[in-house]
Amino acid sequence: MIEQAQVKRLASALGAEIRGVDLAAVGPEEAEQVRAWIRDFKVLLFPDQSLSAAEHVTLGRLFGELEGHPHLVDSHQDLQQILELRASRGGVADEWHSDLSFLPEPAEISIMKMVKCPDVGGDTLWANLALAFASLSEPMRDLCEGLTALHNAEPHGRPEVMTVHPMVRTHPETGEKVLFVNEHFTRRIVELSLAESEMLLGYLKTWVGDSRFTVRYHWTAGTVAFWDNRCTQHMVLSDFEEERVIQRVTVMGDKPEGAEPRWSPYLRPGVRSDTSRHDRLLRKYLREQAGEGGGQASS
Ligand SMILES: O=C(O)CCC(=O)C(=O)O
Ligand SMILES: [Fe+2]
Repeated sequence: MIEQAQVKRLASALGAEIRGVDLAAVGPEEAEQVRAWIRDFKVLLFPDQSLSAAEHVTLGRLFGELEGHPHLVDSHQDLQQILELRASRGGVADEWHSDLSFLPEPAEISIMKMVKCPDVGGDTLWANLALAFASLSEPMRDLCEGLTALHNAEPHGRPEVMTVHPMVRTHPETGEKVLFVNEHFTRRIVELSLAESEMLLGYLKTWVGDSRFTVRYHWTAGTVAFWDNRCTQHMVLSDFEEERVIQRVTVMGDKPEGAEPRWSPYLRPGVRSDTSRHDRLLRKYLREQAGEGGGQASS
């Protein structure tokens, strides 16, 4: 089956469209080939599939442990591992993100089926975060490698669900260094003041979306996408008015590995003042880490 596959690259940054493979018939051996394509292209699109919900879950399990979604409750009625997102006027996933980056062990691979899509609009964009990192200047790469960032699930109404990751992670399979901050879930660079963090995060969030790091895909119903959340971000364009329905299974991953932070967390020194509010979220996170009532963040 895999021998008949036709692989067509979609952009120089990332992405390939693959025809001639029936995903419903993929077993462990073919899954290894799919993994190799994911390493090469980061995002794969398989048009004209007819994958049932049960086959979708079976396919996902070949790649690892699955998670539906920790907060969004509109999972597919029968299969808890399937997250379903419906929209008719844009507004879903329309900010750059890596899936579930607010978890200590975020998503590894997302496998998404386009169930219903508009004729025009609703394209998805992905960005290559290894290329985005490699294209920064050396001093900027050096600075980012010494920093960590706080991510939380505020977009899902759960700001208290938070974690800290290195800003630059090393991809466990390819060894590539990857810029791991995103518009949707990253709140604050831990070692910088809030104002400095907003300046740098603001810059980097725009940077990753630079067209030369991206691919844009126009959907047809039945297409199945695989993407590696460890080295890509994605967003949906909110420019459609017809119904758009996707179903996703999510293969869970490892704790992101990167360099140790070179500086301590930034918390305003001295007595509490009005300006202390800028550090409230970070203080809360550090206090939780240190254990209630003690440790570095108790002031
Ligand atoms: O609908 C899409 O194209 C992507 C939605 C999304 O962000 C996701 O399923 O992770
Ligand atoms: Fe997503």
